Amino acid sequence: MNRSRPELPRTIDRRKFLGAAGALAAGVALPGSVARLFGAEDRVVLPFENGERELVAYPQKRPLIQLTARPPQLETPFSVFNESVLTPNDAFFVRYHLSDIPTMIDPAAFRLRVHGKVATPLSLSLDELKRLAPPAEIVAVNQCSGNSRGHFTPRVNGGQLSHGAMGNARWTGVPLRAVLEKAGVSADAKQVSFNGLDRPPIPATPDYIKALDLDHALDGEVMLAWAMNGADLPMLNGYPLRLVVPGHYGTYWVKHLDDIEVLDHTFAGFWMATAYRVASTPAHALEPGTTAKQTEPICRFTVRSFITSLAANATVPAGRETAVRGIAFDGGHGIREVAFSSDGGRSWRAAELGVDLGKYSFREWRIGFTPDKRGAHTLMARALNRLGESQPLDPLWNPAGYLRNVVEPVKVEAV
Ligand SMILES: Nc1nc2c(c(=O)[nH]1)N[C@H]1C(S)=C(S)[C@@H](COP(=O)(O)O)O[C@H]1N2
Ligand SMILES: [Mo]
Repeated sequence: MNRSRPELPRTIDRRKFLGAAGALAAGVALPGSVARLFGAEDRVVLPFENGERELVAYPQKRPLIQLTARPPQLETPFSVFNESVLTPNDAFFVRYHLSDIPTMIDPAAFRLRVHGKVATPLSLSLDELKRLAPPAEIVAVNQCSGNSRGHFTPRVNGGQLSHGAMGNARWTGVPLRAVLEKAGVSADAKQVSFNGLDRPPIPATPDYIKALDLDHALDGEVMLAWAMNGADLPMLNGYPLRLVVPGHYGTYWVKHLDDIEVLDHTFAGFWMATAYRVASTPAHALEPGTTAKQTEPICRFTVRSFITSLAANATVPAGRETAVRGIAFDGGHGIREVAFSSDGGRSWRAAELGVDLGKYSFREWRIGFTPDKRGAHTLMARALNRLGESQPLDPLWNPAGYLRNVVEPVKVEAV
């Protein structure tokens, strides 16, 4: 990657760039952030067809892989996952659906409404929310359902992402249960819906609203978070408040959350009833080219693992040990083991697991690898969770490009 920093963006439309990113900067009002807009411009090529992307620095963010500008959709460069087990806030990916996103939020005027099937509707300021219960903390991965979608064969529609639509953070907030208990949930309540401050550009576009079953909403782990990694949420990650749904795909992690409604029925909005659904088949997989007869809302993460310390085509010394590192995670049962292969999957050895930050976190792993001869070696990692679930060696397919968790080989060259 070329890290030179030209004065002005070279290859993107400067007016468009400043229109989108510049307007955001005005709202976030971060000293220094605007200057960074002029310094960062670069390109990366993701490892699939039409994988060329711009690296663009938005307010509060370092240069990230831009998938779309309106709304901003930013992917984390994969090398970031080798920096630390917690993904830095300025490198955390960004996903939006609606182009009318908030760019200026006054924390003093912000209110969270809780209404619907409750005894006492609430309108809480941020200070009231922070005083409502002792702060809770959880380390949890947020991953987009479509993370790695660009690697599907046959190709599928949707944002062509590589593996950077995920991140791991320490979230601070208040359990959703505490808020719902304060409001007093009615006996006939069935689901809870969540809406944020972003709006559809035209009335025909459905507002981004998600829902959880009541028992999930009351599990004590689902959280209303105002901080990640010890700092306020970045604007693009949902300032001032977002839902954190540990172990579950990012689609449920509603950003800029200001409206919670308790319902006596199953929420039927577009983003639950039509979008973000998976086939009710084993592993939610389908034969390429077919569609599902029956579907259900997407749910927990599949088991995944990645080699982070070596990129494709890296060179390693033959006959000498190279320390290989990576990460693994699952939908919240916890990683039991990571197996490593340096011969394309013929033989496997157990890697050493790193510090345990909880069952929803990335789990680091490491192992030594000594190539016995010069030439190409295919490295693989394969995780097993505490339920005994693992990763397939051959990819599964579904038409939305969700849930990818095939073992991802990394070819390196011993010299
Ligand atoms: N308000 C709002 N919240 C949202 C979305 C959105 O479009 N609007 N997208 C969701 C999806 S699909 C994902 S993957 C996560 C991404 O979180 P991030 O942008 O903080 O990385 O946000 C979720 N929350
Ligand atoms: Mo997503």
